[in-house]
Formats: sequence, C-alpha cells, structure tokens
Amino acid sequence: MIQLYFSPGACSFVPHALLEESGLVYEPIMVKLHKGEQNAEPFKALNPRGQVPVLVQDGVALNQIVALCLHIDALCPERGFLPRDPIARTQALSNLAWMNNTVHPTFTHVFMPQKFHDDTQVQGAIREFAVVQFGHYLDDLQQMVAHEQSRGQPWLSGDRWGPLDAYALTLTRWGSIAGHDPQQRPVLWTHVQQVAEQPGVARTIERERLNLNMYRGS
Ligand SMILES: N[C@@H](CCC(=O)N[C@@H](CS)C(=O)NCC(=O)O)C(=O)O
Repeated sequence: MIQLYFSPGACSFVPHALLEESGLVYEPIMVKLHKGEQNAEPFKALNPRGQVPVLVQDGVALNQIVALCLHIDALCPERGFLPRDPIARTQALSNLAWMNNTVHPTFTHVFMPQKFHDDTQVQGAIREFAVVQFGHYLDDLQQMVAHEQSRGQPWLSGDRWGPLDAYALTLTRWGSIAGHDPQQRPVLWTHVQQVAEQPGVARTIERERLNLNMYRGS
C-alpha cells in the first residue's frame, strides 16, 4: 500500500498528480502546513525535516520530490513519466533538479522569508529580491516550453506529460501568488493550462481545490 502525504498547493502537487495519473492504488493524506502539522507528531516521525511530500510504501517513508518522481516512474515504467533513452532521461532529471533546487527555494524566500532572517525589515528585502529573481526563472521556464515546442514536443520531457510539466504548473501558480501575472508569459501559461486539463492533473487540482491563477495585481 502507498500513502502520499501532501498539502494543497504545495510542491507535493508533483508526485500527487503523477500518482493520480499512474493507476497505482494509493491513499492521499492531507497535511495542514498552515496549522504546523508538519512539525508535530505523527508527521514528524515520517519526515523529521518537517516537509511534504512524503510517500510511504510498505511502511518505509520516502521523501524529496526528485527521488519520489524516480520512484513512481520505476513503479510504472509503462506510463512513460520520464524518458527511457539515457540522454533524454538525464536531461529531464537535470531540469527537474533545477526546478527543485533553484526555482522552488527562490519561492520559499518569497513565501517564508522568516526562514532566512528574523528581522522583519530584512525579510521584506529578501522577499522583494526573490520576487524579481522568480520572474527571471519563469522566463527560463517559458523558454524551456518554447524550445520543446519548436522541436515538435508538446511536453517538457517527451511524448507525454510528466513531473516537469506538473512542476511547471506549480511554479507558475506560485508565481501568480508572488505577483507575476501568468498571462504575461503566454507560452508558459497556455502550456500550464494544457497540463491542467490532463485527467490525473485535473483530479489532483480538484482534490487540492486549486485556483491556477492567483494573480491579484503586482
Ligand atoms: N527539497 C524538498 C522540498 C520540500 C518542501 O519545500 N516542502 C514544503 C512545501 S512546498 C514544506 O513542506 N514546507 C513546510 C515548512 O517548511 O514548514 C523536496 O524536494 O521534497
């Protein structure tokens, strides 16, 4: 039995959407980050780092998005979430790692600047700087989509949607929270809307009750 601990709108959306599309039997379990459930038992026993996502299989708790995406891909290789060709696979993992280790933490500076400094004025400066930086990364993401489309590829890592597309959706949605109007990047925004229409992604959006565009002005 597989369980996925997720929080609505968080990065856990990526493995959540993959599991939903995979056909694997799993139980989604919601963690309320705004209530601090990630820092309390019983969740803390599963991930002492106090972060979602956590995937539990046969009683073993696994974490980190990149690792979970590889794990889900290994459980159902026939779904083609990641390319099988070694070079294409490494390229996909390289882009996934960049989203996870660069773009994602930049949003953490926007959303939780208190993690990086305890002075509220400094937090404001951290947030302001990170919002601009995040915009540059959204430009890079849009370029990535445009590059794949110019090669006749509708998705970010091959013939079907996968973790890169689900992450692009999450990061674009976060950008809209940070004050980046998604419509200002039409290639990326159109792509994200297409990703959102895929059945497993659509069901995940529904379960997490997400509004894709949270932009309310910069
Ligand atoms: N590198 C981690 C990042 C996980 C992460 O940042 N999770 C956030 C949600 S997007 C979280 O649980 N934050 C709760 C907190 O920091 O208190 C991964 O890939 O899983």
